[in-house]
Amino acid sequence: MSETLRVAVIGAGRMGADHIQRLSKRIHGADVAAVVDVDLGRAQAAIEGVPGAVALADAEEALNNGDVNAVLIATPGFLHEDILLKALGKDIPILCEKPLTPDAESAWKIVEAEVALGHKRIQVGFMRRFDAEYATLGSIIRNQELGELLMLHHQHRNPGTPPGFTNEMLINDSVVHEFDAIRFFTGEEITSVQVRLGKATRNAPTGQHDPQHVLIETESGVLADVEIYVNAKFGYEVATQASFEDGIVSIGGDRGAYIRSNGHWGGNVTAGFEERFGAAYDVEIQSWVDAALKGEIGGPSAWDGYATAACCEAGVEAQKNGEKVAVKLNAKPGLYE
Ligand code: ISE
Repeated sequence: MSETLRVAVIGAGRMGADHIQRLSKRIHGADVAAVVDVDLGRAQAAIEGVPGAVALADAEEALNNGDVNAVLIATPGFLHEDILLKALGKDIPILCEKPLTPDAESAWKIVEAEVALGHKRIQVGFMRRFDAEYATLGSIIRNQELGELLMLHHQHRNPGTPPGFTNEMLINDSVVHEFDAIRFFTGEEITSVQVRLGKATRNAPTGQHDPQHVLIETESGVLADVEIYVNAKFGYEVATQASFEDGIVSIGGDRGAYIRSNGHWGGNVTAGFEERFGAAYDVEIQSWVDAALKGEIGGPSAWDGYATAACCEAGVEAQKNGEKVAVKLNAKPGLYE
């Protein structure tokens, strides 16, 4: 591998544009070589101030460009499968934003293609694993500093949703992060998912039932619950409280200065995921680049993408029937042990 990753960023929307800035300004060992978007104007706007990058409208053209030796996929999830298979065919490092693909069957196809390749090329963009507080809670759990972990309580609140955000996306696009976080914290697979729909806000667009209460169980019986509330208006919040045999740990929520001025006290509510997880994204992408330059991956794998897709599938079924739905997983290939 060369000394530098020459990355094609596929998708110049909110996340893609954020990654382009990150790669060109803060990440060492990588440059943006190409930006692809079906809206060529958006790709052109995204490469402004990014020297050496070309704007294209077709992902395959970028993958065939001799100047490209890595790919970052930031298109909507339903477009991932095709690009992933083509990029695996090129045997180049891949950072794929979550979800790996929107359902377990297509995610399994990706796992099979990577297993056939014989080595790991795909890192999935579950950035929370790189958040400093997530890392602290993870190490308290692994080192059993407070005895056994018994329960996890998650709050996941967004100020609002973009157009086209469906009821299923509360699970597939939002709770997918908690599925990964719970697997990361416990080191276990998730065995079942249940969704309860209670009183709903009048602020949700038609078709969305918001908020929802998601109940999750892991292999050893750790119980986790998620309040997913995507039209919470007040701002952005991702927080977790963990109950142990010998203590309670809380992470997340707002941070920053506590200010008293002009008859008011307090601080600022976090606006969105870019603010909440900006530092985690930087660490995540640097970890991907450093590992990719050694021919490795530096974070969650295609198996993690597949396992969370299986959880999402159970979650969407549970949204519809209100039952506790078992998560079905194929046997884990040796590549991911
Ligand atoms: C969005 O796609 C994200 O990944 C955010 O982290 C999450 O909070 C939000 O719910 C998703 O829609």
